[in-house]
Amino acid sequence: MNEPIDARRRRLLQYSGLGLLTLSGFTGWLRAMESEAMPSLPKMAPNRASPGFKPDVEIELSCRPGSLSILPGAATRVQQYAAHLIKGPENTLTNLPASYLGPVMRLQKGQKIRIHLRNELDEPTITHWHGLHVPASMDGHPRYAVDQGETFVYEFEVLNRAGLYLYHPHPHGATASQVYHGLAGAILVNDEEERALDLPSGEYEIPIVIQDRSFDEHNQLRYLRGMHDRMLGFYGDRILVNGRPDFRIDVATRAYRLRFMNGSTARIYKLAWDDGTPVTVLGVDGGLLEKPVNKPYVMLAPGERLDVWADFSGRGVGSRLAMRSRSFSGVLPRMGGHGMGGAMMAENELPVGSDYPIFTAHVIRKVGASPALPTRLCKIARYQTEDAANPKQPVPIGISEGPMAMLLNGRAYAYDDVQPNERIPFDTLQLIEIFRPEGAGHSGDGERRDQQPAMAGMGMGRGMRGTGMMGGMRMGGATGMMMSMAHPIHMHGQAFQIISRTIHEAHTEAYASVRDGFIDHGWKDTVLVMPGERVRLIKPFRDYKGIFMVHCHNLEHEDAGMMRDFHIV
Ligand SMILES: [Cu+2]
Repeated sequence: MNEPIDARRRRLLQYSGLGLLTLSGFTGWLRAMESEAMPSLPKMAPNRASPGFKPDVEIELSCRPGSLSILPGAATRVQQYAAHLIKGPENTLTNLPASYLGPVMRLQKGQKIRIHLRNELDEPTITHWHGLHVPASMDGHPRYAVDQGETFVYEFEVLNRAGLYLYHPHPHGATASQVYHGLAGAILVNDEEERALDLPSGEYEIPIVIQDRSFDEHNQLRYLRGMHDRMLGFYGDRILVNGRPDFRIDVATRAYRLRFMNGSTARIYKLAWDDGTPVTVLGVDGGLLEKPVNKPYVMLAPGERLDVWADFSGRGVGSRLAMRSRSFSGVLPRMGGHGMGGAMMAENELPVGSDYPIFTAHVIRKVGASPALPTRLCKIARYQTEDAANPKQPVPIGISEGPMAMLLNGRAYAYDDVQPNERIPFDTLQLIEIFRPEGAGHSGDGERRDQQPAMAGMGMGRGMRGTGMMGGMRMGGATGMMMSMAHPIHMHGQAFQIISRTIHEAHTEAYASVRDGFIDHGWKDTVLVMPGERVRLIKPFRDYKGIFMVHCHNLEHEDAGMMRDFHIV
């Protein structure tokens, strides 16, 4: 238990100010924190263009350092995507004004896409097409990361239905940092089903990419300030929309289609209009819902998207409507009566779960007519549990969380480490369950700690038994600390359907502040799993064999090892 720790670990522990927590030897987590030391695979040759592939759209996409003005005063150094259209429809690429974000890519279902990704950063990178269903070798798996000066050529067909997807880097251990410094962009896929609805488009369709950032006194981005930021995720104190602070849109008195994406590394939003108007939702991650749904508010976790109908037609010229993130609780660890997350964020002017503005719409122009909200949008065939190949034995995604254990299925991410229950038979529908293995994550009292079974087979050290560190850690003399937090779990490959959510009774109170904000009847690729929650979903594994990742889209968690490979065989 008191195994020697090397100097590097000791240094990490000193940083953390949580040395107390480490006495029981959470070596797995520390190993994950030092993931840059993970043995790497033999270098793969970057993929080249194949002569037999005839692209409809061909794009040159580079990742490079840049600099632009975000706040008044000095320019901010960023990393950014820059793109150039080699072939394809003229409207394929649109730059967001004065933004570090990559251009919006507009793709059509059925198009064949070739993208030459050139790395001009001084660190490895690779790009993932979040939500797109592409072959494993085109998915941006970290083992394909390319070095400075190298180019990786992607070739795939757009199989997805209409929806808002995104592209962002995925190199292991550096995803969060690269996204934080600016590498991300939106992909809008259109299809026939969507076109037939004639939804607001052109200037009446607006992307809303929400991110939080922190700037130092020289307007430079501030990132990880220590162990807390890695454990909880990094939370900025400034909201940017489409890369701009104090974002405002000027609108006419008519309906708009707002395409939301949470591009933050960790921050979760509870979106609501400030005058109490319900949020009218047309679609989620994987495209349109069967019909529009009105919600008092909608939860939006990192990686999730939202298609919103915003009708300003009843409003007067000169009026304003703000979208805010409303207050909620439960997504960060709690200790005694104080939120540990809250305590850790005491210096943050924008605490997670507080109430703050996201952007404002200013009505500046009167127009005569506005399109009507369609009553039906599309048809979605709902899966039932019995449709799955494994209705009685769900594929597990076990969340292990503790100050020193941000793991899935009990293991920190490693290359070539697929476990038997992470091997998925090709061309099947699988029932999947995301949960905390018994004893982890929902203990609210001291007693229960003694009942926690060892995480046999889950790779959790037995050294933590009796320390109360797994489900409830002890800190500074206080007991009953809940080291449980919300995790947006993202699965690469095909979209899935959420079958059920079950909440542990110890968490119902905090859950009440978010539960009306979930939309579970559409196609999803990222699902927010709250503390004490168990989520069942059904996901098809068709078209492509190979390795597809499953990870927490709290990108600091992902980089800390909260990621696994599923091997479809
Ligand atoms: Cu997480």
